[in-house]
Amino acid sequence: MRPLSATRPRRPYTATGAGEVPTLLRALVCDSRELSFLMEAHDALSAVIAEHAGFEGLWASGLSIASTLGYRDANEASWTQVVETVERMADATSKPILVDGDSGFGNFNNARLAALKIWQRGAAGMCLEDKGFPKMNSFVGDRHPLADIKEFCGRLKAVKDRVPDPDFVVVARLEALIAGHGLDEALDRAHAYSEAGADAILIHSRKSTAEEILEFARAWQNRLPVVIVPTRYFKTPTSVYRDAGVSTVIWANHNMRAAVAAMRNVCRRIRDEDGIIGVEGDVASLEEVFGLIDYDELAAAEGRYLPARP
Ligand code: SPV
Ligand code: MG
Repeated sequence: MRPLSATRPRRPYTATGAGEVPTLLRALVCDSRELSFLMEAHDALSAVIAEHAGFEGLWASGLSIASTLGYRDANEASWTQVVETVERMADATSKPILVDGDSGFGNFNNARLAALKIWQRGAAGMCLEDKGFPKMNSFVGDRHPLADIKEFCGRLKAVKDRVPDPDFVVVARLEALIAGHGLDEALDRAHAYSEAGADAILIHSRKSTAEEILEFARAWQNRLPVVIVPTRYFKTPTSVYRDAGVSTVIWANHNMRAAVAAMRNVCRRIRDEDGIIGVEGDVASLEEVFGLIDYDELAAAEGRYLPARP
């Protein structure tokens, strides 16, 4: 585990980018025969906590990053804010990060620039959804116009061409079911995105059961690995995805939602109880926080670099 303070040396503009992590993400999403999991993180602290819990890969959620900044998940956060957040996450963890690149922040040119930048800052892959700019969170409202297929293929190709590491994972996210289209539209698009060079297909759904996802998986027959986000169909047992040959499950927003619930609870209690005695045992100790952020390394560095005390 790389502690938050042990930041990797700054990379020059065109240097080796994300190092070994794209290979790790590719192994999880594209090559592994086991079901893989990516845990949501939205900043360095949540990334480290997810790594400590044992997750082998992370999802830099657009929704969660936007929410923590106080923005709507409608491209209100700028692409540079996303890049900066991803950099802090990548500095904090040794685990590979798949970044939610929304719809690419514009056309092929914006998408390839954002992809290059997140790779340079340590991301292992990018997920691009086939909508326009600005996008809207898939669970909000009914306005989810799909991108033209050929134009979106250009976005995927531009990203593949621009990022120098062939292991950088490009996930094409299908919003056809979200937009109210049927299985045929989803499959047509999956074939086109596969031909355009996508490394995996994320099939998204807002239904409360996994039926349409499983139907897609049966018809698609793993021509490319399938990634899913079971936020709405959360009641489905994970074994169902294993049996269906799904490659990767993204637990997409649960660190952010857990933080909201915990913060709401502690605020209420401190206010109601008129003090902090009652909550002390229920919040992380300062020692734990100092440990997560590796204050020991700083103390050791002070020993090396500061003049000895008289
Ligand atoms: C995100 O985490 O930002 C996602 C997944 O894109 S969802 O919010 O389910 O669309
Ligand atoms: Mg998103």
